[in-house]
Amino acid sequence: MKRVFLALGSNLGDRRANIQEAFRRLGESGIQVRRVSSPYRTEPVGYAAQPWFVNCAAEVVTDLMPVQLVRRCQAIQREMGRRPGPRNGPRLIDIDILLYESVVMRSPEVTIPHPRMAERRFVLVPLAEIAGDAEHPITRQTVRDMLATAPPAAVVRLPDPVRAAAQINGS
Ligand code: PH2
Ligand code: MG
Repeated sequence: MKRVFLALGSNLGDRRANIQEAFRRLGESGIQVRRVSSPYRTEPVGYAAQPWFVNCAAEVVTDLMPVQLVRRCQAIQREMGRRPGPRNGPRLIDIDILLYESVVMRSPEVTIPHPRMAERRFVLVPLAEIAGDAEHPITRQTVRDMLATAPPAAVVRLPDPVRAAAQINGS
């Protein structure tokens, strides 16, 4: 099994429900979801005239190879109703591979690590919550290091009712 970190985002429709549904579908696809960050409300980056996003990060384990995994993520995006749109534009659901073990690869279908992760607070803040010590295999920076130098952008943690209930119950 390979350990992988994913970023999920949505800024159309019921954004949190879309992310929940994506986790459900990942779990049905041979991708075991091990840890999920809190959801965050995040300012759009790259294309400002669009709604704010909800973003999360997750640790998953899978036997899928990188290209198979990215195809499965894209299939889930399509099956949930995402249609092609402008680069960085509004999307119902986006599922990106951030880190895949310590793999470095560039292919027409997928680049790992995610080439823009070090500049994106909407990726790094959720990821730091679950994997602050994870290392970028090229720069050797940890997620915490990357976060310390990432350009400013608003990222606001949202209450997570499921987790809040789990903590109240002491589990
Ligand atoms: N995704 C993008 C472009 N801009 N901004 C935020 N806040 N969150 C995202 O997930 C996001 C974005 C391209 O995938
Ligand atoms: Mg993306």
